[in-house]
Amino acid sequence: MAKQWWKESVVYQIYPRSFNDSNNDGIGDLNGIIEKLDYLKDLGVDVVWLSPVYESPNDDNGYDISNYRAIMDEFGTMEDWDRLLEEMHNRGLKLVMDLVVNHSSDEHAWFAESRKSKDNPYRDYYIWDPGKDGAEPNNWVSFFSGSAWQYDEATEEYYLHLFTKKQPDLNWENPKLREEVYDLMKFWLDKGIDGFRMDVINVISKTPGLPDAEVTTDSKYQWGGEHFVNGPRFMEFMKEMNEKVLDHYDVMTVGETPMVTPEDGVRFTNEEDGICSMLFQFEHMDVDSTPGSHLGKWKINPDWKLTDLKKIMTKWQVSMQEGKGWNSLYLENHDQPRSVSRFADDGKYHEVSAKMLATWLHMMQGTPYVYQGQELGMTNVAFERLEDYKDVEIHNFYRDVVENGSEDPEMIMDAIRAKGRDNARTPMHWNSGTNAGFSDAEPWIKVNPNYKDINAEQQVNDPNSVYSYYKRLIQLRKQHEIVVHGDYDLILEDDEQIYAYTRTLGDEKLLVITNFSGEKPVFKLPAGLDGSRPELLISNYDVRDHSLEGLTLKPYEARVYKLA
Ligand code: ISL
Ligand code: CA
Repeated sequence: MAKQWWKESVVYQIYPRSFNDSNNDGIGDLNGIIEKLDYLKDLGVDVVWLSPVYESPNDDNGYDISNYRAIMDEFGTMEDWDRLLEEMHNRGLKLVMDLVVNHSSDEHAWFAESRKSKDNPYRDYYIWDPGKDGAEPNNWVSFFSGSAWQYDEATEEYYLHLFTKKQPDLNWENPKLREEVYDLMKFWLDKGIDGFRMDVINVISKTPGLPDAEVTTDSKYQWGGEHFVNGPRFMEFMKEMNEKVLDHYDVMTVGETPMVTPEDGVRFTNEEDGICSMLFQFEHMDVDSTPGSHLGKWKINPDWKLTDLKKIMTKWQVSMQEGKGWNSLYLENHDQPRSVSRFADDGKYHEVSAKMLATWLHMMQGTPYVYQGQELGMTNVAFERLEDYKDVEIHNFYRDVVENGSEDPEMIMDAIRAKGRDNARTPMHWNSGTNAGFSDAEPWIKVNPNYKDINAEQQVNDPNSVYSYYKRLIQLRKQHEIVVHGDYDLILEDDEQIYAYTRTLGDEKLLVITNFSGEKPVFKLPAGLDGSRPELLISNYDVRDHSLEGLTLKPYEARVYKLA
């Protein structure tokens, strides 16, 4: 397999609004990030992915951009950003910026022009339609509830918005719009950044004519993915973007691509003619959802099984290695609940189970991502009141289902507590002081009350902390080529408590054993694996007995062995 710097790297995601507030206005900012670069260096990560820091009215916390070449006032100035890049490069850290070009903000100058008149030169930068019989042009539902169309008085037409109505979709069919995107990419690349994370990049091409979605539920609006997920001209647009822009720089790209299969994954990331370095797939993020509707994420399936997760992860691991593609490995980001609360135990076994999840993820094939606070084992939050949640997705969802009278409000609040994106967006826990050391002022969103027990200051110098464990995992990647390049094989396929797999490179083998339960299952070494001289590389308990035959695991135990 071809060697690339981004395969050997670990990426750390920063959600700037919630990371560190340097000027005490309650909002994280660029200078706050600069203050913490030594922390990131100590952790050992190689790349930082910054969620959007561009000018934005913040309808969707920066994923609605009103100027692609300016920094949001609340976050600082372009000089601050230049200094951030310089300080990162001085420390050998790389910077990946978020590229949000499926849509802009409705406050972008292009849209202000576009909506003025039907013959405005910017009209075709967006997707306009007169509608059908006084109603929306089609039945598509928005990702964030309600119709994907908004009526606009000025020209008496509708515009498409797959996300909020303040995020109008850009019209990629228009070559002028595509050139604008390539220009803004060059603007940042020429400043010296090291790559892009591409927001919902696989929905930029829509089926011509924008036909109705198939009716599969009794809701007024239907999921229209068949008409825009990996749409007809998606690959063509991406090839053009690579030829005109990306091929001229040594950068990494990670496509955020909902609803893709491993076959798509290979198509998008393979060494020969892929369109991005790696991608974020979502199948494992849906393992605990109820399928069948776009609102499935809120309907938690309490009966999801470890074997479901094994099937998904193994399919991706094996397909990508056979097709010479490359995986991103993630359990958290700014859109997902905290992994220790979701997949492990944020109570009695908080610490060991957070370490277990980290082991399981970091030993797979692909580039691991750590989302801010994950390295401390930060947990979900359970706000009492709806007003304490700030996310537009949460509020739209609540309005849609509760105010239309279809669901019980307390049930919906529970769904929000379990799955809402704000679980990941509470301020970072730096210490046990005021507002967890994030800010002296009241933060834009409440701090998780457990910050006195879970915070960086207490963990950085504790060799047994979740943080120190992450540090060691990241080091293992630097020390053992097999962690990066070894082939993955699942073992104990049917076990519902133990997730175990091997990695193989030449005549070297790693054995990864993780217990996803609070019980004490017995690990049986499969025939053909030689456990005679195992060398323990890392574990989340003190291990005295290294015999692998009939090994009784402790709750949420994790061990990685190198087999001779
Ligand atoms: O979070 C989700 C569902 O709860 C996803 O469907 C999410 O909306 C989707 O993955 C796209 O996410 C990205 O684009 C959105 C933005 O709100 C997210 O924060 C971003 O990661 C629109 O730009
Ligand atoms: Ca601030």
